[in-house]
Amino acid sequence: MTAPKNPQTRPRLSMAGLAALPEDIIRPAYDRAAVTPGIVHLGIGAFHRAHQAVFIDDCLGRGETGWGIIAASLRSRDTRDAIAPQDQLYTYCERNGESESLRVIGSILETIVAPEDPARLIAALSDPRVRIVTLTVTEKGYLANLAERRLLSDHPDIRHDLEHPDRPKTIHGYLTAAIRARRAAGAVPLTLLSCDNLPSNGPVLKALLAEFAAKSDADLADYIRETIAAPCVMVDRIVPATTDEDRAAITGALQAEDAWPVVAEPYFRWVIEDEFPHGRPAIELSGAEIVTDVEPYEHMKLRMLNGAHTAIAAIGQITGLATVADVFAEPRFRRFIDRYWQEVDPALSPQVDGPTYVAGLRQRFANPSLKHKAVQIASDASQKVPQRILAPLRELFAAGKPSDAVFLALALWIRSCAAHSEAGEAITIHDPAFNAWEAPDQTALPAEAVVAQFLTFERVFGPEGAADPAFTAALTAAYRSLSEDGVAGAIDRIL
Ligand code: CS2
Repeated sequence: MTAPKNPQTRPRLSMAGLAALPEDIIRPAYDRAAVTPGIVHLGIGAFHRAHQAVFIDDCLGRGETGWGIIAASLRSRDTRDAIAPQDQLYTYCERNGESESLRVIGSILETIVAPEDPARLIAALSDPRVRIVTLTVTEKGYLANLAERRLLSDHPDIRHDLEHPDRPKTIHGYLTAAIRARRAAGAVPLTLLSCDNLPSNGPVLKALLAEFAAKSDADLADYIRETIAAPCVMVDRIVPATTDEDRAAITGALQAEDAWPVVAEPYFRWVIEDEFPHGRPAIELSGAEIVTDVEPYEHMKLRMLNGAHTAIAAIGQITGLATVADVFAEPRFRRFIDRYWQEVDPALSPQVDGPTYVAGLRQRFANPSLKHKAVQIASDASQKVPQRILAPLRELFAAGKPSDAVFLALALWIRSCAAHSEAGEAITIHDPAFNAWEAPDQTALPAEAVVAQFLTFERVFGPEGAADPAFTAALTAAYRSLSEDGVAGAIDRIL
């Protein structure tokens, strides 16, 4: 964390200091003491604090005081350590090019570090006033084989949670403990709102949870299937990790130290299926869209934004370009991403307007003030590729539609898993699922062998990765071109 320049003259952001902040800083205008918890959030990263927590701050400002947030981290204590001494306040900074606006958010009432006090989190989830649990625990937090949508039953944390239901580690352990306690106490059933970038996130979460519960209590598993609402959700806002420079600049603008601000782009979207049997805050008044079917929006976002992000992150890792904006500033790479979007468009529902969304993405990816790092997006890529790139690719290929750029995107991910970049720098891979798998040595093996081995990576390709020889041949050709001609050469060949 960055220490403020003059610690004595820069007080810490706090309730007592709100009135003294510079005039242009927006701050909670509601009585925080009157707010009661209605939501528990699991996974308190920057994204939650720049998205759902901002919507809820609006709702509290409109007088819906029953929807305060108790936020939990399932692992790290960083966020709690930073914002608890600030009365749980933090700054939300919206940044577009040169322009910037700052707003202090007050919707988080308490932060829990689950491993320090599992009982406190179970108690919060079991509080009868709480009706909604939102989640941003990233793809790997679901402990699932996403290609086949099943629980990783042998994962040590899943085993731990089955053996120690009163001090769990995973979302499944916590949610099951709370659902059991609420059922026994006659509290209203929870509504679960997965805000992670997974297809069918609500039903997938519910199925995994029931699969987990069934291992110890078949009756509870039935109760989950029959009673728990888990609407599908699409969330959209680019929120890079906060840097030390961000902290210093925001502390300067506030004239008060904020140890944990968040920085995001102005764009946002929150599309949710209308399945809230026990109520919800009126987030639509802040622009959330309540719809009957999220899938068309979810496909558009996962396949266009996230798919392109994963391809750009791979280019960054291989070529040494650090940020999305850096990659996007190269005309050749931008033309490649344009071709990618053009090819993926037929794999979207006719209900959504792909070209308009893409026009927005071009602006968003070019935003130089965000500094969204390739290495951040490349983390856990093996958990992201199936829904972002492989799913549309398989659909396009089966329908005989053009897919050269999408094959190349998949091959780029494979190439980005090699030991070295094109300049010979070591590539660090932050992807536990990938690191636990026996990856081929890309410098020692011919293209056919590298691709054949990748296709056996079941958590990405499913059990029948190499079942279609034509698909294998197309992927091998794309990968060969990358290894022989480099990223620039391979892209030039398809443009
Ligand atoms: C990104 C997402 O890190 C990643 O994998 O693709 O976090 C992306 O920025 C968000 O989904 C945008 O809504």
